[in-house]
Amino acid sequence: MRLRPTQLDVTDLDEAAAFLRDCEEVMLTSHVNSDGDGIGGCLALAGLLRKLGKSPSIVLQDVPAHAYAFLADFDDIIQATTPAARTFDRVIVLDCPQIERIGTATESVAEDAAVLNLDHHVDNQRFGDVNVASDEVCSTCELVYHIAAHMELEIEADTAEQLYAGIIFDTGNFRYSLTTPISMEVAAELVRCGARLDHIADRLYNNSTLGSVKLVGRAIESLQLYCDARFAILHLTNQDMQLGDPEAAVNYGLMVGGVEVTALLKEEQPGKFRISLRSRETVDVSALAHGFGGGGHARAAGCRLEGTAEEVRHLLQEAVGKALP
Ligand SMILES: [Mn+2]
Repeated sequence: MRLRPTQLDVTDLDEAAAFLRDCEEVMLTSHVNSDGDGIGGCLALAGLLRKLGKSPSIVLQDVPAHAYAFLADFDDIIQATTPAARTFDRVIVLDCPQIERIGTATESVAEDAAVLNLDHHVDNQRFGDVNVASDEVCSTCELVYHIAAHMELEIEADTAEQLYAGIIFDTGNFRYSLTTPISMEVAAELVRCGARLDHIADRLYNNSTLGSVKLVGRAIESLQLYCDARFAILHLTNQDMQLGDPEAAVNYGLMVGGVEVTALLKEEQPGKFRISLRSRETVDVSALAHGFGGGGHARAAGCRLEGTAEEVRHLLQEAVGKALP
């Protein structure tokens, strides 16, 4: 079965295919603190390019999380150096609304480089020479699948697992509203291509440290409700953060009936908070995060804030209060 990417512009897909066929030595990159979608997408596209006889290099600002080390070719990922070891005149940017989001990997991009922009953020700035940017796909990994299908490339098991990992990461296991019937059909096709769905879910979700698992308990203990019990805040202090980094803890706020928005405050350094935001149906948390210099998607976003815990809580409470219907 070949799924047709009916929701994507065919001219864009043709241009992306031409870019991939024309390049030789090409750099692939994604946003700082790359997530499952960016890492899976880079690994999968690099594998597809190698089969086309190309020489792809994945260059990321940050060392990717060890949780993704089970994906094939993970060890090929290069951490960007300052100054750059070399520059590339062909660059593919995955999962970034703005090119600035690649951080120090920018230094590896030659000044006159041709850029292919593959993304699904609603606010993508179409910064590439070729752009396939659509928020109709659930993830950049789904987009890479559609490009591969458009080019009639064979998807082998390793590639299928890399793409599947990105899709379940970005859709929260097909639960978030950006999941479409086509996303699910793509995922089904990837399983047919050899993606072991149980193995991937196990590696992604049952792979925390003891400290991080225990911290989920501490985050739940900290849960407080605001805005007439429609906004939940979980808070991990700087001392807590020495034990681990339980990203998934944010979701527990939404388990309380009636809560529309939840925020996890992680005090990474004293007075410096990394905020994860999730919402149920009514509030666009990406707009909220933008207001604080962050970004993301309508139902999952993030930003950074500085101040005392009380100040940060107050800022968020005020913004969420205004955003609630
Ligand atoms: Mn993504």
